[in-house]
Amino acid sequence: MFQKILIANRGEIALRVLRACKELGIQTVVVHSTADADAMHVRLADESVCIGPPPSRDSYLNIHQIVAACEITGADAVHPGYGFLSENAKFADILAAHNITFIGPSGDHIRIMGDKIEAKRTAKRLGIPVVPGSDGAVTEEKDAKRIAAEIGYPVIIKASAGGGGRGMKVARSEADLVVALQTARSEAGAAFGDDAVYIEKYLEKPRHIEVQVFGDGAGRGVHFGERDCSLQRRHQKVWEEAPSPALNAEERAHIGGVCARAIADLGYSGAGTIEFLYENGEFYFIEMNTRLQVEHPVTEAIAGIDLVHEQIRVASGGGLSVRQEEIRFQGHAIECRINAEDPRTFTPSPGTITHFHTPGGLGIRVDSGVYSGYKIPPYYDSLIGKLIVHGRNRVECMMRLRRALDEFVVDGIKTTLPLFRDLVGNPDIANGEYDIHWLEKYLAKED
Ligand code: MV4
Repeated sequence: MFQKILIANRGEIALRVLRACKELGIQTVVVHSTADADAMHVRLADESVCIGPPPSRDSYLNIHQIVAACEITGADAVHPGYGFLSENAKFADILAAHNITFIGPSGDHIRIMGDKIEAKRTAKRLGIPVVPGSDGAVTEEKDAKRIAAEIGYPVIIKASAGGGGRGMKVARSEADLVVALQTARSEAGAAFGDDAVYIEKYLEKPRHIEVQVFGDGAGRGVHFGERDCSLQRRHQKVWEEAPSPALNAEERAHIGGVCARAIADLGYSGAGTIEFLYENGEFYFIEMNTRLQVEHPVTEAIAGIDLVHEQIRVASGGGLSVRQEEIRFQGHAIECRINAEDPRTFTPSPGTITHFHTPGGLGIRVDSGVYSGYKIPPYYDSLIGKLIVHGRNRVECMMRLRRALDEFVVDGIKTTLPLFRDLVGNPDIANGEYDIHWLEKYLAKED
């Protein structure tokens, strides 16, 4: 087991990882920018190292500073959290070269999944169902036209170096396609320095369902069920739940089994998320994330397993703590992302939190790095906390969520809490009847 872990992140996820380390008796080092000297993760860590000025590129993304912080403090492993360097293959490789363990998959697995064409090819080879489309990159207009005619319109053109919704163009006819191909390629070249694009059948009203997987790096793989993350705005998830209200036990076991086997065959190590679009009872792979995700707590709630413990165990060579048949799902969990933003316009609202009071009681978890008197710096993303509610079933979970939202007080700044108080009373949400476009349509109607 590791002696000392360096946490290369900030905010609620730095605290989340810190808690896991403390429970496992591992010493903690945090790194921080000058803007985060007063942050909770800095206060609670055994040691802290200031690695630079506020801009992320000069601090949380500065690989050399982070490696130096490991060397100075004698950390034997790094947990990258999510965002920042968590899916940076070069970072994973550099740490390996310094004999420091990256708590995550190999640089090669990160690289494969970061290239969306390569990821899709790999998924298909491993028996994961993918969206119908081009076999690889498309450069020629005639090839694009032929593929689109084969799969049928509408189609979507995606950047191979994109992901998370960046660099996509929908084409509803051959005339659209010619323009879409040109713009997609030139935008991808400008944004990512890689103009490779691919074509897929465009699914009109899918849900976003993702499967939590884990590999031990030695040929074993398990799944921890799925999360439904369809409620998004501009590709930012807002509300996530587990299990998906759209799936039955048979569908869950089937897609979970397919994913677990794929992860085992790939020799993948650590936590991963296999993302699907789900429409008319079919799953279509879109991307794989090679990190711990923001919404992991809903899975922890229903599976009763600490996924950060599991990451640390696997990375230290201890293997997975559970076999698939020991993983059981209980009840229902929902996560609301509390952002320091205007609940209508989503404009960031940094500043001082004058009063912070969190709900409590059975089935309530709040993951947050903020406190009364804390000043939210304007340099980073606006997530200030997550409310995760667990109940024996979805109805109980929703009743408990409504109560928890009533108790939650964040004064001094604007937050997205009022949005959740509206959503929890909405009949479509109550019925679990929503797709990836539901939230944006709802917000457009509200204006
Ligand atoms: C799609 C799609 C429809 N058809 N692919 C957006 C984020 C990126 N991960 C993939 N995305 C989409 N890919 C096909 N073939 C619709 C989206 C999409 C979306 C997906 C998940 C959650 C929210 C979304 C919002 C708009 C579009």
